[in-house]
Parts: sequence; structure tokens; C-alpha cells
Amino acid sequence: MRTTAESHLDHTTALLARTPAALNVLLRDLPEIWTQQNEGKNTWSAFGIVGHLIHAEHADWIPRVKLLLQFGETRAFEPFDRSGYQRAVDGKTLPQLLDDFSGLRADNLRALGALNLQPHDLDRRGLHPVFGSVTLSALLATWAAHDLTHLHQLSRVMAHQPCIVYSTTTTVISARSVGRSRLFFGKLTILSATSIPFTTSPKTVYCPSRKFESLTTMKN
Ligand code: NI
Repeated sequence: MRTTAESHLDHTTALLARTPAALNVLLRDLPEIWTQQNEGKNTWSAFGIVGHLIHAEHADWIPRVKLLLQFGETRAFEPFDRSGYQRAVDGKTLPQLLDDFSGLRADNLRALGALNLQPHDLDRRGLHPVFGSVTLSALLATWAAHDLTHLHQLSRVMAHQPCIVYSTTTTVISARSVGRSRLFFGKLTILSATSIPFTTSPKTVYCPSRKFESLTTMKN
């Protein structure tokens, strides 16, 4: 019979094991309009989010687990550099990042398994540089929650796309705050934030972006 602590560990690793596959199915070979779109200055695209997850595999979770087990609360975890992902993404394509993340996650789950953690280990404590004393159990749960938080962020960022205008005539529309992407697809017209706002009246406007309110149209 597995203890509650062991069950929690199983639940955590079950989630951690499938995040690379989820990202792979969602992102691999998608056009860049989906994967390079961000939410504005100093925000992350899907590409950047995968880079951040890679950086966390290198610098955050397993290194902190090992530090906690070795030093307890006598030595704080290294602070995590949120911009550190640049090193992970420089010169890489998204498929390479997905492969990197998948390999690193598998390595780290193997490393976690090799620690052969016992129920009492999960109550051991380490020192977080911001939050102070934390248990190993909380650290591992945060690893899984971090995946889910960034999957949530990723779907939101990808939805932050230019507006799609459905019209019987070619329509030009200006949508302030909408990104710089520019697509034409038949009678559907998607224009950038910098376009000149003159247009016929669109029949329907579909704008998944949160900036829908800023969309403006003007007749010729
Ligand atoms: Ni994060």
C-alpha cells in the first residue's frame, strides 16, 4: 500500500512526464505566426516559454532538490534568473528546443527516481531565496504546477493573435495593440497595428486577442 506522500510523488511525476509530449503535439511544425507571437514588449512567445522551461530543467528543479537533500536549510537555493533562458534558445529552432526539453525532462525524472526518495524525505526542508523554508514535497509540487502555469500561459499567448475579418469584400482594418503579423487568406484580411485604418464595414470580426476593445474600423 502506497503512503499519501508516495502517492503525491507519483501524481507529480505523472504530470511532469507528459508535458514534453503535450508541447510537442501542440507546437512542432506549427507556422511561426503561432509560435513567435507574444503579448507585447518584454513578453514571451511560445518559443520563449519552451526556452524558459529548458532553463528551469537546467537550473531550477533537480539542482534544488539535490541542494535541499545535501544541505537542508543551511544553504539557500541559487536564485533563478528568469532571463537566463536566452542561453538555451540562442541559435536554436523550435523543434530543437522541443527535443532539448524532452531529453532534459527525461534525464531529470531519471535523476529523481535514482534518489529513491522515501516518504520521510518529502518532509525535509530547504531554503528558498524568496519564500524561505520549503519542504521537498512543496518543491516537487511546484515543479508540476510550474509546467501547468506555463501551458496555460502558452495557450493564452498563442490566442493573442491578430484579428480575423470576415467580409465579402477585401477589408482593411486597423487594430491597435494587435501584433505585427500580416496575413492574407482569400477574403479574410489580417493587418498589423501599424496599418492605416481605412476599411469597408466588415461583416464579422473575430478577435481572440484580449485587446479586442482596441480594434477600430473606419469606412473609406
Ligand atoms: Ni516560470
